[in-house]
Amino acid sequence: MDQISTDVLSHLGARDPEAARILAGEAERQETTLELIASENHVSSTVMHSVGTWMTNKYAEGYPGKRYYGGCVWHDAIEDLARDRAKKLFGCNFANVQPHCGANANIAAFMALLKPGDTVLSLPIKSGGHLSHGLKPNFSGTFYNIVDYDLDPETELLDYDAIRAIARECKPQLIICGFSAYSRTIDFAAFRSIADEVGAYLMADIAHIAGLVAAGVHPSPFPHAHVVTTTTHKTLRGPRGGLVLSDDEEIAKKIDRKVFPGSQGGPLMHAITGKAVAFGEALEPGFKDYQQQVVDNARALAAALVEKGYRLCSGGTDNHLMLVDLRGRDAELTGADAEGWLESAGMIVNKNGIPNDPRPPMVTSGLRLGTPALTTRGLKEAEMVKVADWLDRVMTSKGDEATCTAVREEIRSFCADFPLPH
Ligand code: DSN
Repeated sequence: MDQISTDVLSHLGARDPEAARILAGEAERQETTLELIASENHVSSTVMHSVGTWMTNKYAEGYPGKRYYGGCVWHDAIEDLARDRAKKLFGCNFANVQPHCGANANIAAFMALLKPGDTVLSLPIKSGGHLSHGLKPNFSGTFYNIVDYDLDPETELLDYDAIRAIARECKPQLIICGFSAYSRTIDFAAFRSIADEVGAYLMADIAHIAGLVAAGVHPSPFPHAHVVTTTTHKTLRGPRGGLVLSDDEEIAKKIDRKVFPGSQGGPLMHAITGKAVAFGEALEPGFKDYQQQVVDNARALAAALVEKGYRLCSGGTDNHLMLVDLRGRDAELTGADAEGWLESAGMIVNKNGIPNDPRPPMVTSGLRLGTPALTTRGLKEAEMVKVADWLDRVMTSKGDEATCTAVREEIRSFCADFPLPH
């Protein structure tokens, strides 16, 4: 653990031992387990500590130079820094760094581009989309008319001809691309050509692949998407938060209005500070190497799992994640069981529905695995083979207690050789 973290824990321990004990437990959990959740990462200690600062004390409703509160001179400076770095990172003209999370970024984008009742064409969550792209109980499914497109049932890939045909029929005002559980390259130009044909806006939610895009190891949604939304904490390796980007001046003005005052109040300036610092890290040359290694590791892990007889949806991966169809290995295996067994053995994963999954979302037939956090710790292709071995041992044993305990101890000692970033 870095010195600042040790000092923070001891400072907190002297004043609030109960909270300090919980934080120390979480620090130890992260240090000693393998994080395979595709949407998670370990921030640098620089990013982590930049979030816990004086910036948490201030209201700064409004935007730099136009605040509703006095005393915002340094808040203007940090928000400008975050916006400028975000624009440079993604090669666009506009950034709003205030959304508290990805779903809030999407709310602002919907409000800027649509009116209630308008038609949105998107991939449903059951096929790898996100809940804020149209799930019934979500704001998106409540206030808009959602039409689904789907993956090709044979290849489990996006079928652009089929999407075009649905778009021609339903004439959406907005088409959404960008997904939570799709392991293949997205053809943003193809989506834009469909959007243009039917007169729709195109929104790319690149939350999962933002780091890959920033590093140039996945094609950019620019110049194709009218609006790009993302989180900042997945492959991008920043603090938790959201971000909206655009190249269209008129849309940009609307986005600013729909983030504040449209859907949020005071921005979380401490988180915006962390975003500025994380974007600075992402602009460093080493970030490209990191993202390339994320993709190389995903390919290595996918290959090792296939070798052991697991079926991957779409047959593999082009990005940082893969979706394992557990039924390919054992018809009885469920995502929920596997998630629990693996956690007891020191591997943190999430159960995930696979396309056309017959099981309910709290059970599922799949696991979604990702390599961003493992890569941050310094694991490379050789270690991916080890990780696949551990995954397989636990799942083949069906969570046998002795096997899980043995693997847990191996992973604990392995993690000591790959410390979290300091
Ligand atoms: N919940 C996130 C994920 O795990 O993919 C998406 O926002």
